[in-house]
Amino acid sequence: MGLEVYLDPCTVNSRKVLAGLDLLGTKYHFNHVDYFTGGHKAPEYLKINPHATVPSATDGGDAITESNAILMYAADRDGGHSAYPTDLAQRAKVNRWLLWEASVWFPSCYVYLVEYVVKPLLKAEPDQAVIDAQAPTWNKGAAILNNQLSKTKWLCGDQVTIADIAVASPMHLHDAQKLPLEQYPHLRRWLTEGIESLNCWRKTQGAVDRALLPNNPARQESQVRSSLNYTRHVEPQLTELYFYESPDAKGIHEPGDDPQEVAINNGWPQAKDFSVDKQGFSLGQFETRFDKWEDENEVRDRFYPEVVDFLKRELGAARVLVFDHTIRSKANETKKLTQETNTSQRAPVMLVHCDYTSHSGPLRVKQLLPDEADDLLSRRVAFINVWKPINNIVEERPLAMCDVRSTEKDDFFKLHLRYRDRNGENYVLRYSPNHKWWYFPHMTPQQVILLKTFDSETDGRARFVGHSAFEDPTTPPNAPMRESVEIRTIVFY
Ligand SMILES: N[C@@H](CCC(=O)N[C@@H](CS)C(=O)NCC(=O)O)C(=O)O
Repeated sequence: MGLEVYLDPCTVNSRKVLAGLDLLGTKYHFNHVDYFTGGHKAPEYLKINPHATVPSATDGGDAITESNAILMYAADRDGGHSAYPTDLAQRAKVNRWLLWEASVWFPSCYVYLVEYVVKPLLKAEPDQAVIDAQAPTWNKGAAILNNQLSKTKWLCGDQVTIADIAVASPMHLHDAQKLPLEQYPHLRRWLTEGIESLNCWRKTQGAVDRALLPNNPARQESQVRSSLNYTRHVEPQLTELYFYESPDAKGIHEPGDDPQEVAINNGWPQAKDFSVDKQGFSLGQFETRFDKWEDENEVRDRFYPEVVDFLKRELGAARVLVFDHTIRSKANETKKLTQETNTSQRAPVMLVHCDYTSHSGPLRVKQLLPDEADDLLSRRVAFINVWKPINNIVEERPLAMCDVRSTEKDDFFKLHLRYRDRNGENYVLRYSPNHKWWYFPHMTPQQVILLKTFDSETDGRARFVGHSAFEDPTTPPNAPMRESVEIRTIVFY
């Protein structure tokens, strides 16, 4: 039995648990309880938590229904973490802040959250009298925190603890909450320079901002402008890429030599309208418990079957073959393309391309399923890439897709891929001002993009979708690096 958490990532105490568990390195399974539609009051949820509050957690036994108790439990269960010290005096300090936060600080900060964030969201006016009545309590607490933080880096000393996460959480939208932090410089320094640069905090901020600050321009850009790497068509010279060191690579024409600034549209407002057959891509919901991304065999044995089931359901396919996957993160950026080991770990591809051509699609079917290929290719076959964030919300180098209906056949031309043991080919695209680009900012690991990279059907439906990772100009400077998995599949009808 593992830890199950039930929460809505945008609420104060839920976000506290997500950030705290991340700080502790605790693995858990996430269950979304939609706070805004009253999921926390639904009969099913009340069986877990009769208080009708989020968060709660279970680990085989009775539910733990207090956010701070969940963090204490997780720390003790896994043991020995400096974020919840076992030394009696240190632990007393942490416990003191945890209890104070739940009983005094959360209720006080919550008043500012309701008046200045929730009410405007519901098109209601903040009530100044309510704020004025709360101000003495809030200022008293802020002064105590400020005094402590004038003496120590974190609330309990030199080490960040779950007390820091707990006490910061009710202030998690401090600007929008209009908390008067300028009067408390040490508290402000701790929050904006300490807490807000913690990875566990940054990872969990996006969900809060999106749900509670929908009018924040940084979150609501209807489009961004960025440079995409197109390729010049330099016929009769071929365009080539070598994946091993070779003297033949001298003087070749490599792809990506034509960077062009384009508008990339936010696809969220019409996310349900996209389809792999029309635009060439679609957005779906795909939750998984799988988290062993670094282990190739585990990915193959345990995650591939989930992808097969998902695609059969989504696309009504008779059969799905998952044949390859790539884990992408910027951490692999320095890895040379010609490095021939561990090829399932790569940096995001900053090149407008499509993974198959009308020739390489059927050829790949023959290579992978030689005995059945003729029969399978007599019916419809499509290649679908399943692209999914892992670990974090995607805040940098998201994926952009070009609506197939804005492309012409001639925009695509071959990129010859040179491997030591074989040649392959895919398409790169030459620039056209007609191209219409889309992306889904801040995708979560529960979401997925399906990309059509080949379709044997030539009846006008989308066959090849151009796509590329790109630098999003709205990415915050310290955003966690993008981590995603891309699974290549063949779908048989
Ligand atoms: N002390 C509880 C408080 C939990 C709590 O109040 N959660 C809020 C969301 S932050 C909630 O679910 N409120 C119920 C409601 O608004 O109906 C904890 O720390 O878990």
